[in-house]
Amino acid sequence: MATIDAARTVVPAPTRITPGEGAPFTITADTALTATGDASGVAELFAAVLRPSTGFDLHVLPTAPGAADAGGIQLTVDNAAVALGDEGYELTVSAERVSLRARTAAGLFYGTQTLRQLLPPTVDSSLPQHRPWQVGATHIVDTPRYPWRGAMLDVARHFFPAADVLRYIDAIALYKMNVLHLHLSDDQGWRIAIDSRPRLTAIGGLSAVGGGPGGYFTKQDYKTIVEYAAARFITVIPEIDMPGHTNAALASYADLNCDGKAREPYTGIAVGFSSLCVDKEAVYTFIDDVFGELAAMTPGPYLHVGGDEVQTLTSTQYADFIERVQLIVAKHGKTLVGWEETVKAKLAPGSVVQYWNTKSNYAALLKDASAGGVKLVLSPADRTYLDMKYDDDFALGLEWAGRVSVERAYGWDPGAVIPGAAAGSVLGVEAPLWSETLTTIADVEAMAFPRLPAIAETGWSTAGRDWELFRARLAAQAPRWDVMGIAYHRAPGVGWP
Ligand code: IFG
Repeated sequence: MATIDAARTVVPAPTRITPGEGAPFTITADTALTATGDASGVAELFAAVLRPSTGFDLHVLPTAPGAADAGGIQLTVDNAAVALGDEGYELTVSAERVSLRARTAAGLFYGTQTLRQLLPPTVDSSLPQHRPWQVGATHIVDTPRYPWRGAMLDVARHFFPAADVLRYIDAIALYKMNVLHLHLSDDQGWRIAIDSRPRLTAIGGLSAVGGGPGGYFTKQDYKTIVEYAAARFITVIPEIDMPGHTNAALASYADLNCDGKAREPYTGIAVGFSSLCVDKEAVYTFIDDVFGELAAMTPGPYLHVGGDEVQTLTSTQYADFIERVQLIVAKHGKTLVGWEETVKAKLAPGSVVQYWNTKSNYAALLKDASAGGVKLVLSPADRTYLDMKYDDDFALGLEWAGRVSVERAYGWDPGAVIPGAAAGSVLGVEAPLWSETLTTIADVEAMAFPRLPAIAETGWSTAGRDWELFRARLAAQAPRWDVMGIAYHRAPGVGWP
């Protein structure tokens, strides 16, 4: 029985693979899965993948002292493994044992994602498969290039319930992504309950693009999402877009409008027409209320303030607004993230600016800001906007940034996007998925797969993109998506099995 060749399968590409000579490791009903301390949670998640498909009653056992030369699958968090950094791992597979080591639980989790890809794709099935479960002998040492490897989901244009978001978390975790940016508010909808501002969901939550019913996350929904993500080492970053993209809030509270009149709900897809009334103190009280409650339920260090596509303010009004919002974010103990336009304000070092509009010319401004300590996350729309059509024939999606084929999503180097950016200023990459034209999780998956794994590789793997090798590894992922029921698009040019 041939085993899987890591070099021709694993996405993202690991840093170093040394094929082993010996016989493969075989998982049987008697295989011991051992882990202790921080490793136990990761081992449980891995066992939860193996139990349904293997039918083995695998349970996590504590690592016995001196067990290193015992058999079985051993997961170890070893604080002395400093060379593996915050998210790296070392995987050694022989006939006797599978040994997975990392300095952190996150690194161990990423190692189990690789181990999963070295098992037959049906290991991800929820139905028992009666077959041998072998992993070829190998030695892999793997560390990520960037610490920020994100996906953004727009739940404002169309609402996606918590169950859909958990499913998306499962999908992005497969490819070692560690940030989920939730775009929670926009002109067409407000999607997170704020106790002190009930009309935001009572009114703002009930609209959507095309006039659908909308919807919103209760605080319990949000807690469920944040905890599910954290267990998979994914940080949730909530975005409340402002001062623009705010019609849903402007329809919910009249005093946020300069004329004191509440706006009508908006169900179209134009952008740039709305703005909070930046001259009114009531607006900053509102922002303080919203960010206070959002920060309290967000364990991650970031709040995303949006800041994109404002067409109704002067540059001075806009910069003054962002600088005041920055103070509110800091007051609630969080660090500001904003779209590229926020770089026009004076941002504190450590703030994060997200590059996106490949039709604008912010690259030079971002370069300058990076010299002052501002950090960069790269979402070049013509590479990472998963809401762009794959090609002319593809029904879903928009096209303002051009067509984004799988090859375009793959063939770029984040290190070359902002020429002259300060060393260490690029935190990583993020793949936004805007939902103007998407209404179901199947639509979301068709846009995200297979392009999201390509972007995950640009964030995890070292530079150097070989499309021919990648497309073969990407095609090898498809059987896995089939058993997981991920509604991927069999995009041309990949060579699907
Ligand atoms: N730009 C807008 C989004 C969305 C997008 C669709 C940003 C930061 C176009 N802002 O991207 O709200 O409409 O591709």
